[in-house]
Amino acid sequence: ETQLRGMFAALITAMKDDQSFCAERQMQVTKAVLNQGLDGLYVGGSSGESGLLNTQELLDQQEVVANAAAGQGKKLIAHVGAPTLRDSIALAQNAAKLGYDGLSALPPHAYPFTDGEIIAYYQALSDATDLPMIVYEVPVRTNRPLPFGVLSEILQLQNVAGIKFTSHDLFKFSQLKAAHRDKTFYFGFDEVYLSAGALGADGGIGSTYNVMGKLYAELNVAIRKSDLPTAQKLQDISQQFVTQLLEIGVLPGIKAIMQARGISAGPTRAPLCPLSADFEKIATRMANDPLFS
Ligand code: NAY
Repeated sequence: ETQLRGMFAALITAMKDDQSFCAERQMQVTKAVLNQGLDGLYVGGSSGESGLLNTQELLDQQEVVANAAAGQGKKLIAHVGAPTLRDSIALAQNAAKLGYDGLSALPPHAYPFTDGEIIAYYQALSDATDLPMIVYEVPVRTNRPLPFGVLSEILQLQNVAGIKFTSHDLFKFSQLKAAHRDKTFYFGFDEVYLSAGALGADGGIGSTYNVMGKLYAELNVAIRKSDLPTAQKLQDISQQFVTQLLEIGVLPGIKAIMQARGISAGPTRAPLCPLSADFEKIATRMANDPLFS
């Protein structure tokens, strides 16, 4: 399953000034993000504040993004993880109808589910459409790394095509890759993408790709060409960017940087907090820093 490889922005969600979903701004944001030369978009994930959106908003967003991306040869992966299997299936079926290329889902984590419940969730969800499913390992979100055996079992389910691995446990990444050579492996920590690339990652999915997409596209090319000096130089710039971004807050920071570059993504939704005036200044400086252009 190699058709979905490459670099995908974990698309941010555009809001009106009152924090409601804004279809018009989402159109502009989507086009701007795609203009940077990435392979596609990961829609409705953590970076898209999906944990703070209701199902109807996520369904609407899938449609807006599909329209904004139409005819550009880009791949679209819909993140359809929701607190309930019912809503996840509704999102998955809507994405299939809209022509999305793949699905992905956080493991259910609203309760301390058993491993069996998590596996059954992925089974039912990946059976609900014919689209390839990308499992999501992200202990910083779920507070629970899934054991190798559980991830292995999920990777063998019908329609499960790969994994988005967002953990610093690169030994586990390699062991999974060795055990599932036909699957697609994405890596989800932008600031150390090179390390996973060196171990054979097929692509990356990240939040900072929204505003640094050109850099990550180039980083992936350098890795494919085994051009280590270029890859190290680009990863170093990405690390300088992420260091500053973590200081001001990833999602509010990305939105403020976009705003400073003339693209209105609006505010983040509460309980995420808006940036202080001091942090706004840092975001503006980052937006205009030639190193990060
Ligand atoms: C998603 O689900 O939207 C993502 O792909 C998130 C990817 C991000 N990981 C997390 C845990 O937020 O881009 C990364 C991350 O923001 C970046 O590496 C900075 O640490």
